[in-house]
Amino acid sequence: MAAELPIPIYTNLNDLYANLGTTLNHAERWNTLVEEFEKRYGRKPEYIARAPGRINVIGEHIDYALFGVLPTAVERDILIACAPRSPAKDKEEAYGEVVANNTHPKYTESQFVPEKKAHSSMFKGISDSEPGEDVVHVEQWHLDIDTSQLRWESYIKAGYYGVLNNFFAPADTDAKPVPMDMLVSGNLPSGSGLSSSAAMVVGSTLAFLAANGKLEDANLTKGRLVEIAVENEKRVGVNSGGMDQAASVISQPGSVLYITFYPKLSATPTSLPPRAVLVVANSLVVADKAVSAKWCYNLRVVETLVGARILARHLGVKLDDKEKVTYREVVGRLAEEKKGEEAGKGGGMEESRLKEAIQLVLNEVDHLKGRDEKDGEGVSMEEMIELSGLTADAFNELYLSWVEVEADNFKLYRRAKHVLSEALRVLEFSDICQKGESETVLQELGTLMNESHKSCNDEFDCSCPELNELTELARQSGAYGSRLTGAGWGGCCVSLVAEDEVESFLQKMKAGYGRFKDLEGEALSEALFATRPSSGACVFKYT
Ligand code: NG1
Ligand code: MG
Repeated sequence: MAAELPIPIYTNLNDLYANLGTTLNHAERWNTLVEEFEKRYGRKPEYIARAPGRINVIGEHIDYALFGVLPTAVERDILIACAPRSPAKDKEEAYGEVVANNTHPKYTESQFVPEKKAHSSMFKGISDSEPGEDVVHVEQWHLDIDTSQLRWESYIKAGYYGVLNNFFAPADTDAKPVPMDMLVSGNLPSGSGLSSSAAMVVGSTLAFLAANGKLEDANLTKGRLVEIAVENEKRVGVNSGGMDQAASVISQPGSVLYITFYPKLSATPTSLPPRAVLVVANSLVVADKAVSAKWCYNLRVVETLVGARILARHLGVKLDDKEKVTYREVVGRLAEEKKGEEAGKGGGMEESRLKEAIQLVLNEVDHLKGRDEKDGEGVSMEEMIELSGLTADAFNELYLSWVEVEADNFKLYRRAKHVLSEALRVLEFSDICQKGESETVLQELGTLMNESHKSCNDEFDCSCPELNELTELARQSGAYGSRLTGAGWGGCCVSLVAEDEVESFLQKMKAGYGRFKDLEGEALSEALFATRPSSGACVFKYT
């Protein structure tokens, strides 16, 4: 299983480059990074952590409903060079101190030190120091992360957070993180749907693990790293599913990854037809996640979770009042999916049964329209609470206390239509990939991508005029299919193009999209490029 493999650690750069599965010239960028590190810190780095960005070929906004998705790592990445600062002789208070720099001049230096803070645990108990207390105070590592604005070092801190709380028990006085210097270099456009954020968090998690000698930890599989990185990214304020981190960590050259999250994380490499090339085009509209999370991404997470509860009740699926049930779980329980069943391709259920089971739930989505809804316009907060069968307090605690959302209208019906139909399209897409290479196969895959984009636009409201224009231009320029990739509201689209058409496709795209007209050279190749499925994260260790 791809998720159970260890994180690759290289000590020979040529081996590393050969395994990246890319055609880009990585050597130059790695060398420059090492030189820059030496200039700034007066010594060589000891490790370089690499984490790539990803494109999602199909399966948008369904990872947090725990349905399978089909992303792959791209060739572009985040590199983090780092070296510990003489730990043994350092002053006590300097333990764990980090100096972080970025080769991009727009990102300024950041220094931070983690603190140990008391954390009140939820359950009733009696601690030694405070007999009779209702809560237990445990110590946790803490770092201030400002989630109100987009700051580059927040992602570095998020990675550190998880390493500290998973690998350094705060109560253990011997467990001391080393002070360290780091230098980050990235060639992924940020806010563009290529998951530069997940790449930063995965890279930072790996860099802190490496510098602290925790990489060889026997439990550190790729799957475990994904879990830690998903938790870490939540600290930046986005309640994402696990797709980006899984793609950044587990991807393999030459294939897209069929990733499922239920009943547990699993990743199966799936080959695209050999003639299929993926082309990324950036709309150059930047979606500012930190700002838009409240009224875009997190709101969609809430609408999707609440819809699942309401449909579960309607369908007579058992659930308790404290459970944030997902659509995938509702589908499974309705089909009486047996827990512990051998994990098949669809997670816990055989794929043909999974399709039928999803269709059963999809047939019932009209129920989410509520009393007053016309044309999918949504339900009010009051009506949503009533449909959920919970008291207002219980509802707020379960669905609104952990997330900041701003809305008074919730489009449960249209969100459900997107999520369930998109889950079916992913299964269909991966089935068609098994048929090998033919013109019909490429056309069928392209059609599914077009349908996915339409559903993102019409039902999930996560496209924007520029992405609609760009995907339409891509279809006219010879793509079999084109769709937004990643969260949307800006950022990139991905198009499926036949290998021998790529050159003419790129030219037509450049000429047809207003914002590309003045771009040349590196600026153009950052915004419009063909890419190959490539390797997931790794670490280089200087010996
Ligand atoms: P991007 O494009 O990285 O913002 C986000 C989520 C994914 C997934 C997609 C939509 C994060 C870190 N990632 O991706 O988990 O839900 O949107 O499919 O927020
Ligand atoms: Mg992101």
